[in-house]
Amino acid sequence: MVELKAIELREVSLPLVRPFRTSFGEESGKRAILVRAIGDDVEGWGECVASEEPRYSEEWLDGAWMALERWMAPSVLGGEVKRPGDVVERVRWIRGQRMAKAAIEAAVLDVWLRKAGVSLSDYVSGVRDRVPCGVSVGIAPTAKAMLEEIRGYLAQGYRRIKMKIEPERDLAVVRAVREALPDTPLSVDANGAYTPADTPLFEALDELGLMMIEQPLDTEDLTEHAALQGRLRTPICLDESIRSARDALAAIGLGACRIINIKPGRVGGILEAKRVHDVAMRSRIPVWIGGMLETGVGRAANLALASMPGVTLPGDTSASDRYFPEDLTEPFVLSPDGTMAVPGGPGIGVDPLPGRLEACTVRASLIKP
Ligand code: NPQ
Ligand code: MG
Repeated sequence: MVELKAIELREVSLPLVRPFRTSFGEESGKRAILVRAIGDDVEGWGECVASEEPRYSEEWLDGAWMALERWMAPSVLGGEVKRPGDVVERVRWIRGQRMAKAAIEAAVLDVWLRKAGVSLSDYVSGVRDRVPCGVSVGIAPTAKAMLEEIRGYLAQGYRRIKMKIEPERDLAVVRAVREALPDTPLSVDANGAYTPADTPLFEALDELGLMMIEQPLDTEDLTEHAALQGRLRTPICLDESIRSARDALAAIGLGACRIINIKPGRVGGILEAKRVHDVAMRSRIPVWIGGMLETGVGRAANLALASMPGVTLPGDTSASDRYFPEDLTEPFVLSPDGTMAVPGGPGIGVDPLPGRLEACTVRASLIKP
């Protein structure tokens, strides 16, 4: 059981090593909400992946802050938390807001695990202490620039390259990279920028031996993804379309995807992320853990999830230096063999460095019962 004395919200702002461009926009810095659950003698951390503007999904940072401050933290503080699953139960009355829910669940779960002396990896039945890592490469002005960036990541050891694509910056770039790197595990991510009318484009991409095509069509287009998958040999991987274990079951049943990208923020928590994993594993659908440019707090949880047995593909769990000149925690470092260590300590196994946390904080709010 966990007695919570208070919940603190902190908005942090960190510079990125380079702007990150996707089909929905460009980010030049990273803002995030950290949730700190303050127990009797331990505290736990969770990170909210909602970004400044509702481009990736309908959630956005200021909305998540308000939902956490006004409703979620008071609901969680307003009664006993006997089990980690109680957190999501206490905020179930609030519709949607999955990224905010995931962050508060993560913080309370971290307290609970630290008190129990159990690592998050063990809690989710992880089976590995190192995980293979891939990297997501933002859209660049030219194929040459993209190729140069990719060669840099391959030299560091990354085991899979995911290229972001958008209409007009797709086939020619991917073809150029595939010709230069015939044996590299390559995938593409469209973040839903295309429609079924673009099927010929995907048929052309189908010839390039990609590991997968991630979220080609809109979030809501499950049946359209199924129709497209029927025409392609390359597996479709769904990201934005999978918001719960039920969505995963529906998508698999429809044949809308052959791979699933799991992000705890997108599905409303670590527990739900585990359920998506379990559903996929039972259907023999490979999964991997995505990324939302998390600081070390969110990254630690993602690495723990990546240790689960059904996670059979390298994810977007890249090293700290892929995104940040300086992380909030001790940096996560890629080994030359392209793997990273799964934190083994209690809970998420890392803490924000106090000085870094203070330096990056732009606002804070303490919520008491
Ligand atoms: C994806 N991530 O798989 C996402 C998209 C994404 C690593 O490709 C701020 C917050 C910036 C969330 C940029 C990767 C983001 C973001 C990209 C999510 O689709
Ligand atoms: Mg994606």
